[in-house]
Amino acid sequence: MPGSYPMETPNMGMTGPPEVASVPEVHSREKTKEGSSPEPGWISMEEQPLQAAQEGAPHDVPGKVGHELFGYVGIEAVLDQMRIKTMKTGFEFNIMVVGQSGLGKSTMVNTLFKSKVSCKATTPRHEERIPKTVQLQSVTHVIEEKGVKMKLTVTDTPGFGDQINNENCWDPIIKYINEQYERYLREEILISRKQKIPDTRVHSCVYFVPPTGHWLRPLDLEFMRRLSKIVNVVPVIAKADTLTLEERAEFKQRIQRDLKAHGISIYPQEDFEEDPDERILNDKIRDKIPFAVVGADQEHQVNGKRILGRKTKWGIIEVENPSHCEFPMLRDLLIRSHLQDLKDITHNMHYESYRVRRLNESNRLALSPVNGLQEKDEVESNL
Ligand SMILES: Nc1nc2c(ncn2[C@@H]2O[C@H](COP(=O)(O)OP(=O)(O)OP(=O)(O)O)[C@@H](O)[C@H]2O)c(=O)[nH]1
Ligand SMILES: [Mg+2]
Repeated sequence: MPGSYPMETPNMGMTGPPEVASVPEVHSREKTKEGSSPEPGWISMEEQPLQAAQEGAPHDVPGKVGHELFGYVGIEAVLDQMRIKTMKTGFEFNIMVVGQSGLGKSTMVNTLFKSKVSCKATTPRHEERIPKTVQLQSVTHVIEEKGVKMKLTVTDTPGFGDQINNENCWDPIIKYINEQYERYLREEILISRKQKIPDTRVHSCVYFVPPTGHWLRPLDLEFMRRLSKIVNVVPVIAKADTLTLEERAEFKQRIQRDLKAHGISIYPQEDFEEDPDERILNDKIRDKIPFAVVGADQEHQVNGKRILGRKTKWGIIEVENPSHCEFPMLRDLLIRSHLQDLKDITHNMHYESYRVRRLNESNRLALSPVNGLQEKDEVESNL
């Protein structure tokens, strides 16, 4: 189960952003699985005969009789082992930002890195205008916390919608996502493969919806429909400072209804398996998505503190202040509470579908009687 949701954590205060939670917290899904009912075929300790316990089995663990049979076995030590392993190897996490031109994607990439995620890794640069993004570009920062290393890569994409004809504007994005699956697959099928395959697969795609306050445009619906089939899509309402609080709430509900009506399954996907605790937590998140975000890459002095925000005539919109916008919720979902879940779904669902499709394609070609052996060789070398 993903870790506790930020709305309920005390560290979401107004004055400062939450600390980036330690990475082991994001592995709490495994922790829950450890504590859940055993799989069929497993021997449940609770089912052991009472007699053995009465014959003086060690009493070092309080609890049910069944536990006393073996005393303390120490299975939970696996958690420490997993933690140490993760600390040694580190891990990769990749985010992509997508949306119409000028919605603040590049600004958001900077906001993410300049906010508490990686404050050590950036030096504030003032009054710098962000140029229009003309090609896909990735920024990587290695973030270390309590000995755990995360290589965070954010891929910025050129905005679309400038052309009169926006047909197939999703092609370069979809191509990039599939290319990363392909790279992983090629490494995975090698006879002598690397112990740790470099992971450039997109774990989460943040889709920027223009703050029209009306409904989702056909272009946004079609783009998200295509993306949601191959990647975890997290929609956000861009430039939320341009909407009133009522407009934000209404627009959010309309987007949720539109997505449902068009059968677009965004993250966290309802149709994927969730245990009861997960479902309760994810239902709360589904209620909040799309997050209404504001981006900024300039710092300002507020009450003696340096705050990341947008200076307006009426005051400063603090991007890390949850009462000003929902950027902190987005960051917490991606980098803290659901990081492992996003990686798991990418590997087990999206990549798996790609892998099955690609291998089936290759087999079909190789087995076709017309093609013969030569084609089989070609297919293998093409993979
Ligand atoms: N009001 C408001 N303006 C924003 C926000 N985020 C970014 N901007 C401004 O919007 C303009 C465009 O921002 P960019 O970050 O370059 O937008 P983009 O989506 O990367 O644009 P392309 O690269 O053309 O796709 C800049 O002037 C930003 O300062 C926001 O949350 N609210
Ligand atoms: Mg840009």
